[in-house]
Amino acid sequence: MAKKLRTPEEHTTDPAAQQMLIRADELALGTAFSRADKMSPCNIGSAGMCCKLCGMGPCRLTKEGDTGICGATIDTIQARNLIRAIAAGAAAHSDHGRDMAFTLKAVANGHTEGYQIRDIAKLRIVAQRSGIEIEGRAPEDIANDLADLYISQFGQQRGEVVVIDRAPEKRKKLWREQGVVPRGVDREVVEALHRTHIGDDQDPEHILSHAIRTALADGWGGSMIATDVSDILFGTPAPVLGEANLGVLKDDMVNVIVHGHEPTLSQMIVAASQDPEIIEYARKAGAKGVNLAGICCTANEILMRQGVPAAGNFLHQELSILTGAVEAMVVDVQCIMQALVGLAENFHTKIITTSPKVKIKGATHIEFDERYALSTAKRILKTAIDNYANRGQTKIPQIKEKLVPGFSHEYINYMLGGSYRASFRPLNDAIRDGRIRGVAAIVGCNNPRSQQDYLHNKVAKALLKEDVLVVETGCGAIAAAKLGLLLGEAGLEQVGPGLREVCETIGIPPILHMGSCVDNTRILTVLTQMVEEGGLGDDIDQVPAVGLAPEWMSEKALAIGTYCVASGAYVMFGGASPVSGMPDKVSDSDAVAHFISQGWEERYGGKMEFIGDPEEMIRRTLVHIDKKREALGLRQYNPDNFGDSGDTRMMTLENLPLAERRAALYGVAAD
Ligand code: NFS
Repeated sequence: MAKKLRTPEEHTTDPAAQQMLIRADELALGTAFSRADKMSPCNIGSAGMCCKLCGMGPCRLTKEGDTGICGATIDTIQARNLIRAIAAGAAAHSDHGRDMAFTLKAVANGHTEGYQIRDIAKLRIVAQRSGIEIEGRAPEDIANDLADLYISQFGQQRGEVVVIDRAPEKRKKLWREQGVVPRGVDREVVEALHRTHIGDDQDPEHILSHAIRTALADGWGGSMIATDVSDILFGTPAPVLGEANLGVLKDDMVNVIVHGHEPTLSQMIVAASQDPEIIEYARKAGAKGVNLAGICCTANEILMRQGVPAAGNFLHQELSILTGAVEAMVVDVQCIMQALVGLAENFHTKIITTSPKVKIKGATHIEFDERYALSTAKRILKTAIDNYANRGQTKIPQIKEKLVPGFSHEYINYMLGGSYRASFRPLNDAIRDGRIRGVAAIVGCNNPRSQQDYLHNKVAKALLKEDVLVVETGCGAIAAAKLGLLLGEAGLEQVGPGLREVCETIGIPPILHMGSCVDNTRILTVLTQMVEEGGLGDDIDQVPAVGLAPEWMSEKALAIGTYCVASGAYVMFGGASPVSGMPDKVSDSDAVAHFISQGWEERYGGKMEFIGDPEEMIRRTLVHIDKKREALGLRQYNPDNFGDSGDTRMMTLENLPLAERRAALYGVAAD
């Protein structure tokens, strides 16, 4: 039977993406969307029932009682597959953190071109917290010591990684009791690989306990280091106006897309694009200048700090090339599709790889070296400008939305209380009163197996209506941005009455964009600070909060989910489960799924589940939030208690005569 191919409307909810998919069809070009239609996922592998760890297999376990040739059971195989994915995700994030730490070291010692320490206050706070002397010392000296300390965390063999110290006291005690505090970032990743080699760890619960340790080495290790250093070098984000979607590309400018993850290169390209020499070079080529736009987490890094527009999320990488208007796509690491090179051959677009770790056959490689960062960035931009003359017919969808990203935890703290009273008290109080029912973090990727952005936005919109404050990162945040939910008061009519009052009073969007995927550590920090503020229990697992990755696809997402569970959060993934096991569940083939849910909840207060149905995801989120509210003895959530203050009230009062308005506002009798 011929496979059913989905229509552009079935592939994506984004109208700009639909236009590009129609263009792909007209040009007979494939994309991840069409390839996903043609390639059915292997139902043995996708359920975690295939073991290919040694040369005796691959072994496929399809029936009750099947084992691999070595005797491995399905739960051992599933646990091994899961920890390997978590280790790969933790390695990717943490290697990014390592490179950031090396850049900090090089900047501190004057070995780079074009970088400087932008957030000296954060440098001092973070260094002091890590036991580094700061009084009377130059920022470069402090940065040098902090870089050394951070670099040492990756290869540390014994003890505890230093950033663990920031977790709530009770949580640290629990991790120590469970023996899961990471000793060193690399050590836990290596041990995960060792334990899963043929003939090693074969107790699924024991394997998964190390999965927790490995993921903690990411969230409370490598990723947290990445966020710290990015803020120190490039500035801690604060709200800024930006734009998102393919309509940010410009017909009369040289369009350069930066795609990938590390801000080191993209920040320098932003700087170079504003250099008079480059602007003049572009003008000579007949363009008005260079127009930069981001894809994936690189987009989030430069959007949060400089307001550089985001061309889109993960599934927009091919679609941006289909506009025919991109002179160069500059990539570094992670989430870069190999298909870009073949697709770009149909246009004039140059794919430029820059990382010593990532080359793609057929792409142009201009290796990035921080010692010559600005010169390399200029060279890359000149290559793009030279390519402008080769541009053919273009079709840029005239669709984009404005947004206000930049909600670092430092800014959230500040916005709630101002410079003198910066505090999480107002947020905690709003949750205690029931104005805010709870908090949901919606994060993670796009996945062409589901309709692009649909699950992200369906879940987000439903939770906002229920007065759940939503924070987002990664490609999920860009999905919300494209829908216009990240702009000031826009979209507030879709928000529950209590949450709306809070948004209006503080002047924030109903969804807070907190950054890239490594910046999920900002969410850990916010949760910790909420706990430390008091009134919401004494550990993260007591906060009425849930983590959701409705369209996940990458191993990094699994690492993030696991460190959030270890930190006490209920985490739900959408789409298929990598540990679903036998379809009829006749045996204990769902033992692993059961263990990462109930088993982890008993140990850590957080649990991980894979829920295909978004309605069920929403229902479970609300049940969990209400359960946590009840356990804290908080007032029962009731939306009818709110909605009569803030802007809504002011607008109602506006039309009343002055005396009546005064009476309503101040209780002064109308005369
Ligand atoms: Ni996250 Fe960033 Fe997007 Fe998924 Fe990829 S960009 S690190 S992995 S696809 S959210």
